[in-house]
Amino acid sequence: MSRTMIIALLGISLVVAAPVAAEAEPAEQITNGGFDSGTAPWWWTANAPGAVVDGRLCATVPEGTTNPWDASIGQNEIDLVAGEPYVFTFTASASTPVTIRANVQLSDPPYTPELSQQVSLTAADSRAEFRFTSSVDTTKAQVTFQIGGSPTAFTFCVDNVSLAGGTAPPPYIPDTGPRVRVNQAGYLPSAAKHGTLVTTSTDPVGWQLRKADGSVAASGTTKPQGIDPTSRQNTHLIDFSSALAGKGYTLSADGETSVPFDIGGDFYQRLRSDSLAFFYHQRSGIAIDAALVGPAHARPPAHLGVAPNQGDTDVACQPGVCDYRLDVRGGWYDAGDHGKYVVNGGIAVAQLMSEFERVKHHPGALGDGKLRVPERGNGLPDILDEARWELDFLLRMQVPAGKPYAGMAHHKIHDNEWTGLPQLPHLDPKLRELHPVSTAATLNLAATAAQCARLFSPYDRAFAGRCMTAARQAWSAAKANPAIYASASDGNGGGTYDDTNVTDEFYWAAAELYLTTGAPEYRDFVTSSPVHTADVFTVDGFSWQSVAALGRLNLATVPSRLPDRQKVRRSVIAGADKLLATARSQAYGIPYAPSGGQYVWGSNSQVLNNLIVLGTAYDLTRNAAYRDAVLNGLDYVLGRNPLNVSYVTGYGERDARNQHHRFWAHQADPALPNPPAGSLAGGPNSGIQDPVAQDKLKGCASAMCYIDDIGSWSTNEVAINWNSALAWVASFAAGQAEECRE
Ligand code: 9MR
Repeated sequence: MSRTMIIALLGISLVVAAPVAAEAEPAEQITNGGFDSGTAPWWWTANAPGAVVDGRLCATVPEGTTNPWDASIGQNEIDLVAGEPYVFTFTASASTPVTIRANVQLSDPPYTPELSQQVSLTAADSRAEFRFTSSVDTTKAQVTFQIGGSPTAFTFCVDNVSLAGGTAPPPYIPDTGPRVRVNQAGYLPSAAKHGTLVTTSTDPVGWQLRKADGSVAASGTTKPQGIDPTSRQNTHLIDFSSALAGKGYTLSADGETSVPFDIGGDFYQRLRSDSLAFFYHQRSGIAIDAALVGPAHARPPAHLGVAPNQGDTDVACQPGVCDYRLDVRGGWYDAGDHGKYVVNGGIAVAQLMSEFERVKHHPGALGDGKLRVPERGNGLPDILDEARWELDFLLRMQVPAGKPYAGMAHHKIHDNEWTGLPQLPHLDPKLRELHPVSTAATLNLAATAAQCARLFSPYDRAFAGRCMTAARQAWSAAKANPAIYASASDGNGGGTYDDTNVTDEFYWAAAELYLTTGAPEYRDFVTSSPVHTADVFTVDGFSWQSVAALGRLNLATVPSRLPDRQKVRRSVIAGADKLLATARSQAYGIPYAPSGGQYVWGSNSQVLNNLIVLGTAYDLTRNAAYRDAVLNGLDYVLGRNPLNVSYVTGYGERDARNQHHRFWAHQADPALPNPPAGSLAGGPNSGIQDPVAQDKLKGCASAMCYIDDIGSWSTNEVAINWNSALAWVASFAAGQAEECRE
């Protein structure tokens, strides 16, 4: 007897036969039974929310429910094989003596149990072990602890949950396609053009660039680069920079041929437009118009006080947090969820405004009548129309005069519980709640409202004035309340976006206020901040949580009388030099090398934010090396990467198209659309916090910790702060494409 064992080696799948071990270990069917990686994929009923406490999953169960299943904790997607024996074990305790039920059952009606046992619990941990033989073949079983029906409230804790038996699922091997990796969208004719070969060969091999008709346009030999630690692949560099414009090229080496790609064309111009259209798609509080997005992506307005929505026109705080209600309609949904978070809205809208500010004297494709926004033709550049949709929301999040913390901004507004997938926004039935104010949110408001005042004043003085007033008030309120932090555990129904270091937010806000007003108060704050001279351009990249780079980049590029402006500009160039050196040392040419080699949640945006630093250095110096590094970085995002995937929907033959989203949820419901073109996936994340990633990607090399599955919210979500970085870089690249053509 033999079984098939599949080994992934250097990105190549080999199939070899191996003898079955005499006594195979029973397979473990439970994911994260020790709660070492948080609570996922465990679920619970809303009346008994779970949390990890001292390494165990604990939930407080209310008194007075009727049935055992009225309060439950469980895990779904369990496989059972008919005739196979299973051993179900766990340790559990209850703060008052109770009897609970431990079941292994079908997860859908009629919930037929394969095992259902009563277990008496006390305050001391006790271990339970049950054996059964499955009578069904299913992939839809669940393990559930039914903890309802108690006359008194108690706290239930569980740990070390195991269901051993059956067969182990075959290991997941990503389909990485041809071993020659290219930018699947294309290359600019006048720029560097690099591809990557994955091979077992340690010696150079020949490569050929072929035209669509099969004729060889260029050839050469590869440059071996050794094993890439981010992918564990042995890679070679292919440099075909000298190739000329043309359509439908392929690149071949080592018996493999890349997907087809173009040299030249308008793909970066399209990407600029599509990556910005993403923001219109994400708008809350307005109908998404089929005339602008096509019928599949149109949807009714949502969160405008119309049932079943419970927001956003008149929203109360979480209990005990405030005694007023606010109209916080509008803005962009953050990501695949329907939360609206001031800190993430802040960085996203700032990047859109900076994309405009960079070209504001010649807005071209960002100008009025150019983008897919309903306000086109109103005299305001379209990208500012889009920014204003979010700015209006941010202004609404400010605490009104006369209330406690007046001038501060509420950190966020979202559902009081997580909704499942799919969930159309206008059908979201959950209660919307305002969360406490935070210093970080307030400073995001100060920074973006100050930038708003600067950019809108030529077009709409009244709006610019409103922004200026809000920015000043926010700044004063943040100075008066410098350490109010969002709670890391306030994550029911929405992201936490917690941050306990706001020195960077203070710096960014002061920088924007100074650039807009020139006032000495803000200048002095900037120049005396330790952040001003710190190295803010690290290879980890910047993010919603560390925003000093936003301030520094604008201090370097926006005209001002800052005394040490030259030094600031040199710091951007020094940062870009470091990123350039990093990019040159990476197999796939990216200026991203995170601490400990661990790719973070949303790593694609870290890469793109570093490209913004390089692009800014190019703007400051016109040194082509920086420009080429930006374009090389885009190659990675668009397919020249270990997984051979273009992370942007609609760009390239092997594009990500099942991003985690409650409306663009085609993979969950075929009646719904895939994400529209120009939607960026978060990308590889060594943390693999979601159940799909944990199931499929355990042990992944950092740059391979990604799966194009709608359930993988930690690797495959979209987010406004990620698309804003993409839009800035796409705009930069489109500008290069236009310059090349002139
Ligand atoms: O982008 C955020 C990432 O930096 C955090 O590590 C992660 C966990 O807190 O949250 C990410 O943001 C998500 C947010 O919490 C909720 N909306 C979706 C966001 C993107 O996944």
